[in-house]
Amino acid sequence: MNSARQQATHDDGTRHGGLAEPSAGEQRERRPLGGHAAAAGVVSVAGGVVVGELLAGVWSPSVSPLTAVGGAVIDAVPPAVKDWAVSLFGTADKAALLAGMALVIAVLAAFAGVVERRRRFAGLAVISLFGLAGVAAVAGRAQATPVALALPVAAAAAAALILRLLTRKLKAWEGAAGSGNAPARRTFLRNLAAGAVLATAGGVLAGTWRGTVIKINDARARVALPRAAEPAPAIPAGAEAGVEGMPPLVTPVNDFYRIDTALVVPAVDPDTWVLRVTGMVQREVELTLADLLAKPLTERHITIACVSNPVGGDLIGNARWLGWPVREVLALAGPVRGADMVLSRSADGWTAGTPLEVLTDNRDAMLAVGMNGGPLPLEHGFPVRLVVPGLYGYVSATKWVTELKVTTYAEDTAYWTTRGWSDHGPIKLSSRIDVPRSGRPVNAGTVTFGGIAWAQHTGVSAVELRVNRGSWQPAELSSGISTDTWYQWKLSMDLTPGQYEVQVRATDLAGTVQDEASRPVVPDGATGFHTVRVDVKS
Ligand SMILES: Nc1nc2c(c(=O)[nH]1)N[C@H]1C(S)=C(S)[C@@H](COP(=O)(O)O)O[C@H]1N2
Ligand SMILES: [Mo]
Repeated sequence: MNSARQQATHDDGTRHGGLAEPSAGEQRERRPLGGHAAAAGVVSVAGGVVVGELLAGVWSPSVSPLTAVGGAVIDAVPPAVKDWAVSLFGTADKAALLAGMALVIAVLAAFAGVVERRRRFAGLAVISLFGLAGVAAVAGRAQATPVALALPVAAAAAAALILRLLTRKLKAWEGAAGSGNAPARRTFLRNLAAGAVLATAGGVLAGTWRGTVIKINDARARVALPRAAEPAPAIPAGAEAGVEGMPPLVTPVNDFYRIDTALVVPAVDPDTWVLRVTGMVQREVELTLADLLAKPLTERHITIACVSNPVGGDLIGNARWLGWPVREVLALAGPVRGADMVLSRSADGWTAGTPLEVLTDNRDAMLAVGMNGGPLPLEHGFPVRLVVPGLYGYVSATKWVTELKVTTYAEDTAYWTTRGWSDHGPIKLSSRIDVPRSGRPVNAGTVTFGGIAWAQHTGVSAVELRVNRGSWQPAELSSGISTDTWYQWKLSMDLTPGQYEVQVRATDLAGTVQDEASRPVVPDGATGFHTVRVDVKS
């Protein structure tokens, strides 16, 4: 205790317990300099950049703000300058670009620190410009998702916060009078140092992760998908309802909903990936990606959906998937009698339990390697995932899949089925109104409603709308791509000014009418009619 106290006194630096006279340097009043403010700016912006990169590692491995800005800079540089840079730096041109960027950012960051000290918010304005530049750079990338666009904003917010804090400490030091200002000075320096250490540690972490992602992305770019032995049937001419403002019939990869428990997207090396078929089988099977790509592959449009999708929600998407039928790989292994479930396992340990029957019947359940013509995005399960028509994702759509264990429901439980969700999850017949958006005013006269309906693997036979709980009116139903996809529909009605409540319901090809009872998503999917309120203006 005593020695600790003494230690503290020494660290304090103002008294030396009578061991020596205070040195002149410690006694003299020391004022903050421009360099201190500049350092605060650099540490703040470095902290912000690191926060952005760490968040990118978690949510958006395909586009980090820093990579996006680097890419934008490369795109903006005139070819002559590029040639000059390559001739000057050779293969180190990328490193030179990064060093150059770091220098420019550091100078602007120092400037932000200096002006923030002079005038509150001036430095924050400079940081906002960083944020805007980041958003612009990300927006220009092909993989720009809403999350990716939010990252530079989060990075700028973090930088602004750190700069505010450091500038406050700097001001406190500035305001403290005489030689008594030493504690305030130390507080500032300590905060500055802590910020620098954290930013460095975070930077090393983000950099290591980024390196892994770059390696996997490079490997992904080298994956050559074969042509499908069984190509996807052409999309029927009448599949698009042609209503403006509807989501596209085939969901672009960047707009596809993403649901998983992975805090950081698993980085699975396609060169070492293997799928093992284990459990109640006659022979265990191992399959590499090369093995899989050598098989006769099937391509199909399939609409997958999440059990957590609320009525009217958007956790549903339709893509063109390329893969090998799961029944083929199961046939290689030979399930033994008594098995009734396949427990699929992901590289990160997540599991789903799928009825063996569904994976061996004639539906297009597949080990998918391709999505809309390219290899799977990292976020959607690269290199291989399961896609099963007719079942919610939590019991079927295992991403980054590495094992299929043939087993029984009595023996095994999957990730969500041990957490209150049903062990079986067939997708429920459902429908949605996309246009007009609820609460959005429309003009009186002819109002066109448009939306989707789905009953995967059964198909939709009719969609109807009703206004203010009146009688049901049949909508014009487009042809589905197949019964495994959603169907678009539309209906035009004449509406006079006023408030309307409009509801939709679907009927499937087996004759079942959509369930009106409102049920929550737990334990096996929501039911009820999607209802929108339409405000018709004169
Ligand atoms: N490895 C893994 N796979 C997973 C999940 C998960 O958490 N981990 N979530 C599932 C759920 S609940 C859904 S709805 C689908 C979503 O697939 P998507 O993100 O490609 O749209 O993935 C399924 N596959
Ligand atoms: Mo899900």
